[in-house]
Amino acid sequence: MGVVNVTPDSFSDGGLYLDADAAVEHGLRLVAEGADILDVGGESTRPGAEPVSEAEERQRVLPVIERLAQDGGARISIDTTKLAVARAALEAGATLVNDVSAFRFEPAMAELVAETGAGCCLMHMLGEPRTMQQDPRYDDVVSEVKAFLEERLAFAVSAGIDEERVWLDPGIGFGKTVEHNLELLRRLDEIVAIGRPVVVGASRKSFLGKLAGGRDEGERLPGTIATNVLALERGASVFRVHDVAQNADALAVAAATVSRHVGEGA
Ligand code: HH2
Repeated sequence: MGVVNVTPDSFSDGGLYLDADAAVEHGLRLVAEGADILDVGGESTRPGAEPVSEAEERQRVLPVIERLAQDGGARISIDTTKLAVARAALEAGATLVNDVSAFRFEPAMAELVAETGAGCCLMHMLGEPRTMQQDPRYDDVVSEVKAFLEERLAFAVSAGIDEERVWLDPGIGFGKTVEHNLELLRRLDEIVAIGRPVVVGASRKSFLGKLAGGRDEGERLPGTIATNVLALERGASVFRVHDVAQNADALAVAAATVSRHVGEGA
């Protein structure tokens, strides 16, 4: 899953693709590099980000989604917590709703997904972006994230969403310390055991910089790859990344290594 941030303030690439032409060009490049899905977002979720109005968010993402969906090279996902933005994005050609609030901010999002037959990614976040990094605490981060995702999956299914269309995401960096992120990655198999595809979004996140001697956003690709390879080995199946080519190569090699079938007869 390649990230297309149509925002001025995303934590690692804010402002680079705010212009629709630049965002489309970036999306096409990510498809050429091997992305199966493009995750288009018009509002940053970084800690303390300024909220964006519904009209502004729609204006940012819709022209980009329309053009990328027409091109047909990849499935389009809309990264939003707003019902009206998700509805417009699905009409414009998106087929997956990536809601970092897991339908908590707008519960009617579940009915929209059910009615349209779209897929959805439900992510764990402690509270909301503005305050999530203020001293996050858990008794056992993995059990709590797992219980949350199970509850959100049950909610989605009760709203009429086919369970087969739901992906789950532990929400790396969303209300978590470095140690919380590492514990979730270490015990990712417990999240995979829920039985739905698991999405991991560790790309360029701050814990990678902290662990590697204070690297800034543009220098976190090696850490991103290390995390994704370990997550693959523990059963994750979707990797949300900014740097598609390099992650795709690393994951192809890692997948060939862990699979018992790859290479047979070759
Ligand atoms: N992370 C970000 C945004 N959306 N969605 C899922 N499912 N999982 C994630 O880990 C995730 C996500 C944050 O990354 P980015 O989009 O690059 O930054 P920003 O929110 O500042 O735009």
